[in-house]
Amino acid sequence: MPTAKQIAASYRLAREAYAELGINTEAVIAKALSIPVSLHCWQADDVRGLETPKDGITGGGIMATGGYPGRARNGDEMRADLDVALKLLPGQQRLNLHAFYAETGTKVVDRDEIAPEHFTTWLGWAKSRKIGLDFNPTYFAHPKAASGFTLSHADKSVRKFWIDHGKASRRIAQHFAKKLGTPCVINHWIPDGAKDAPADRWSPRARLVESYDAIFADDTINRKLCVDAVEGKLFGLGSEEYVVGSQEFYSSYAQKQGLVLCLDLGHYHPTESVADKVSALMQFHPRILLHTSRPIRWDSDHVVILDDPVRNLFLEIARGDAWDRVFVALDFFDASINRIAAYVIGARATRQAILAGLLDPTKQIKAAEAAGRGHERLALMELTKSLPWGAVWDELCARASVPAGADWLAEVARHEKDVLSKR
Ligand code: RNT
Ligand code: ZN
Repeated sequence: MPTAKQIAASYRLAREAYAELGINTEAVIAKALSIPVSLHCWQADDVRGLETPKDGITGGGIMATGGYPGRARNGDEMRADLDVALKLLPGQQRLNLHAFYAETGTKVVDRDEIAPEHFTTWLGWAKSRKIGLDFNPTYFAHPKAASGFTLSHADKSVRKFWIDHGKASRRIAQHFAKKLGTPCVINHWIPDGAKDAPADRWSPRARLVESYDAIFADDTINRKLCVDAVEGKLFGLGSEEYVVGSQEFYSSYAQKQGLVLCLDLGHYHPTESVADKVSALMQFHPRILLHTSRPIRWDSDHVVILDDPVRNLFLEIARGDAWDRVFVALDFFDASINRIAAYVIGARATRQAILAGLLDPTKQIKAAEAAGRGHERLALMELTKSLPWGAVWDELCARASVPAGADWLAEVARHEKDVLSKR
């Protein structure tokens, strides 16, 4: 584990190595720390939510597998765990809440009736930690989602319920934004789809347009405060063949309504490159929301690691200098390992990818390309892989007063022994 002295010495050498390539690591560290990363609350409790009575996850196409001890069982435990994770993460964080983390005490409040007052504790917590809140309507894990259809359901009364939930969620998002003085990104994702080939692929999509039109027609919502995003998907558990809200659907719908398009790294064919999509979509979409995640086989939500898809995605944002047009959020859940470690690994990997993107000698590489020296372009791209970015990362951690290297594991072990093992 590196000492403060070793970190400083390694960083001095790294700074020189990058300076030779025209990269100012001081400016890069400051920039990498300033980009907000929205921490998803749902890793803490395996996407169960806090509603009473508990229905468990019915429908929704997402499922956390594993039985590692220590799952947070209520809001207080979630916040205690998030506090530990936050202490170990460098840079600016936000918290991304789902609607079914409403705290309604002994009162049963259905999703179409949730209101800002049910999030008072979350709001107070966010305020005292000086972090912004983001939000998500929860269009799953509910008896009215059990058929696999919500906003695109054939039954008008079911659609109305979910439309009302979407509207209620936007009011909550606007409230958060006003109270915290920072816009709230609210991401709409629905599980709607079918396991096998439907005869009618058209009507659910037509109904989905109508439902969203009704949700977004609310003119009491200030779009600058409540920043709506929509997220498509290729398939889910139980919606293997048909997903109503596909990529094409949402890309077009976001355009029509001026919404933010959300790209989740787990939601595409394995050979598709999300990094490549960015410069195409952003010719037309002013802003995008990125969900970092890791697809494996049929699961779209493994813990984020510093793999090529994540690195390439942020490299593209860096090369296009599009930082002020993207929102960064995490989206994964794994119940088979220590959940706080999962947060730390995924959030740190995401910020490492941001840092690596910012450390790219883009100018030289582009110059080689423009001059037709393809061999030089390739050589420089290869060089970036062995440059001492890890030393810059350790320095970034030191400046943010969080443990460098894997030193954070000790804090996770302490929390596991003192708190999680007693749950
Ligand atoms: C599901 C979507 C969605 C969810 C969260 C819980 O495939 O990625 O973002 O993971 O809303
Ligand atoms: Zn997602």
